[in-house]
Amino acid sequence: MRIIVGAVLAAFVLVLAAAQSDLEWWKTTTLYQVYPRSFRDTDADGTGDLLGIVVKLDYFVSLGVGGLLLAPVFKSPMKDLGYDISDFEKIDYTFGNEDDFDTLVMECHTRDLKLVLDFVPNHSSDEHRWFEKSIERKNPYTDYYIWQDPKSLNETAEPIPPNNWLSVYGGSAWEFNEERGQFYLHQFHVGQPDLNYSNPLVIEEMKNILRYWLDKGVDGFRLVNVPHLMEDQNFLDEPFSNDSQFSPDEWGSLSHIYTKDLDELYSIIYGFRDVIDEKQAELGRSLLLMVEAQASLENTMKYYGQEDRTGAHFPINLNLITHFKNGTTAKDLKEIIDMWQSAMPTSAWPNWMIGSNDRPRVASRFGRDFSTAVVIMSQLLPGTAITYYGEEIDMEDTWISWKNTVDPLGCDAGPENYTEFSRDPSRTPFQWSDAEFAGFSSPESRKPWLPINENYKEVNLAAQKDDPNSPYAIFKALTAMRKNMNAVQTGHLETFTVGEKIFVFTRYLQNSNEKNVMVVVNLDQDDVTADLSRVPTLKSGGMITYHIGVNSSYTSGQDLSPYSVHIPARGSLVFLYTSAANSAALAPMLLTISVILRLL
Ligand SMILES: *[C@@H]1O[C@H](CO)[C@@H](O)[C@H](O)[C@H]1NC(C)=O
Ligand SMILES: *[C@@H]1O[C@H](CO)[C@@H](O)[C@H](O)[C@H]1NC(C)=O
Ligand SMILES: *[C@@H]1O[C@H](CO)[C@@H](O)[C@H](O)[C@H]1NC(C)=O
Ligand SMILES: *[C@@H]1O[C@H](CO)[C@@H](O)[C@H](O)[C@H]1NC(C)=O
Ligand SMILES: *[C@@H]1O[C@H](CO)[C@@H](O)[C@H](O)[C@H]1NC(C)=O
Ligand SMILES: *[C@@H]1O[C@H](CO)[C@@H](O)[C@H](O)[C@H]1NC(C)=O
Ligand SMILES: CC(=O)N[C@H]1CO[C@H](CO)[C@@H](O)[C@@H]1O
Ligand SMILES: [Ca+2]
Ligand SMILES: [Ca+2]
Repeated sequence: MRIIVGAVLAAFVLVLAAAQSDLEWWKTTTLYQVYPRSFRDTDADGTGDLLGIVVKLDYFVSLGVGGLLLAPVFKSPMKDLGYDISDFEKIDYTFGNEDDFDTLVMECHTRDLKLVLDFVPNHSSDEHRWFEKSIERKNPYTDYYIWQDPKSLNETAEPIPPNNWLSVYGGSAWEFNEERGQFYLHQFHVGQPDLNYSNPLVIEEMKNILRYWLDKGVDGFRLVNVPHLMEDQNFLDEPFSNDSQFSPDEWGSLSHIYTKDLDELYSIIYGFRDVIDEKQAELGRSLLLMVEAQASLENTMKYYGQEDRTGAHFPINLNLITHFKNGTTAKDLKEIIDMWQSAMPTSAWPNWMIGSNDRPRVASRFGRDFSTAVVIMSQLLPGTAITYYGEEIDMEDTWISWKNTVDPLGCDAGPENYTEFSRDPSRTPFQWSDAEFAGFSSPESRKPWLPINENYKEVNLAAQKDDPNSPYAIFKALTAMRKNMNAVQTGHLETFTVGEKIFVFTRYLQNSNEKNVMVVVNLDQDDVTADLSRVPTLKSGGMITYHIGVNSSYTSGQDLSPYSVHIPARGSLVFLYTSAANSAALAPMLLTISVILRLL
């Protein structure tokens, strides 16, 4: 196949006039999830740090993302790698110090980048001073956590947990504390005691922590694990789920009617939103509140708000992670996308995320032949796009030996089963170059905290930077479209399928001469020639003026008919077109598609 290398991005700017929009910053941009341990190590201890993010800020600017979302960097004994926080207002020494954080905020804002933090409201670390005082029943901390008496004592006079509740991490959710003589609840790791959200003092503490970071300059939060915030106060046993794939000590073996998705928890989230609104008015900056909730679609939608209460700006849409699998048909993919769009409350803002520090990477879930297609969808569907570090260069999961396993979920599963549970494979250091340690750490540094993927000699940023056909170049072209095109920012969405294997969506503006976007995805293992004349906005007369695509067979300036569009195996093509319906001048172009730019 002939490869035409063109100055794609330069030409692209000519085609597009920058969109003039008064939408909030988080609507038109891509948020980039940084896993700070794995981004860049500046002090040669083998672990990424805040200054490592600071030195790479220009990278985000050139990539075209507008905001960073940081996994927790707070003081922590690291029993759950920072999601167990022992001081919500301090930076852990692993990552640096408070001055480094201030530098990060300032340097972000100098570049017009926003900084969003992960916030973990469900629990603290068992080494938090609140918990230590709660054990001693020192007021006001006595009721800061969920304490319960033993149900009874067993034959050897050992305390029996108050009920059958299980931890998400497996085993009883209750841990006995000798000193207090009671059990505490931990829905996650034993080092993560659940806070008591029936206690107004706890809620106020957490709100003050949000205020603290907003005063320091951050632009918003992602609240994680929120479905677990509240528990039923009767502490009854949960019923069995009767799902035979789970053993009796696995979380999935119970039906979580008393520990998850409780009706009362949503008003806590709405209260956090009030803080965001209060600070937004006070600080005069536009702020963002997201929640991550693994819940049914119906429950997820409640985080947007209910009746007269406003909730998060959006709950993170996990549909492309949890429902979209390698092998999903075009019809099911359409349904997965439509499902979110139609479930949203009126005028709510959508979003798409395809990876996180808890999930296998896109390139590993779908294969590297299809990951670009998934990235294209997440960037061009309506709403905010959230990307996980490394997706832009197509990083894959890394095989990690038992000896090198760090994630408590993996460690707890033991050497036989750890690969099924460990999240380490998707958390390995960013692959900057083909240098020692992939440029993550200096050559004389200690070994990185997790091994570098062996493919780093080929898969790295330096190798992709000057290659206009690379995943990196495509990613950049997509962020430019988000920034510059009204059709991507606010255009309508229509989804179509052609046969079993072709999924198509358009983003179009009504009554406008501006460019519209059409994305065609081939889920098949074979090349397909599809009739796209059914796509209404195209049928009414479309001239395609630009396209991005890997392994496309089109050449510059080639005309083609919407009756037979050729899409390579597992490929995905992005076309820009002007609908002739609104423009008499374009009417003669009816049914003629001119591809004037190509990437491959
Ligand atoms: C009593 O409980 C303890 C702690 O859970 C356990 O190790 C022990 O085996 C139990 N004894 C009996 C007789 O069940
Ligand atoms: C939570 O705090 C409230 C208010 O202080 C208190 O009444 C309640 O008993 C506490 N709940 C638990 C399970 O400790
Ligand atoms: C599991 O089976 C029991 C006994 O048949 C039944 O009572 C219970 O409702 C079932 N649980 C679920 C979640 O269906
Ligand atoms: C995805 O599915 C295709 C076709 O079934 C298969 O060949 C490929 O190995 C799969 N890739 C992954 C990463 O599972
Ligand atoms: C492009 O085609 C080549 C050769 O058929 C194949 O190896 C490669 O995986 C394709 N790339 C993508 C992204 O589909
Ligand atoms: C690994 O998982 C299997 C199947 O769930 C289980 O039977 C086995 O006991 C586990 N092994 C260890 C060492 O935990
Ligand atoms: C995506 C995310 O933030 N996941 C975290 C949610 O919280 C649990 C427990 O605190 C962590 O283990 C996850 O990594
Ligand atoms: Ca470091
Ligand atoms: Ca809880």
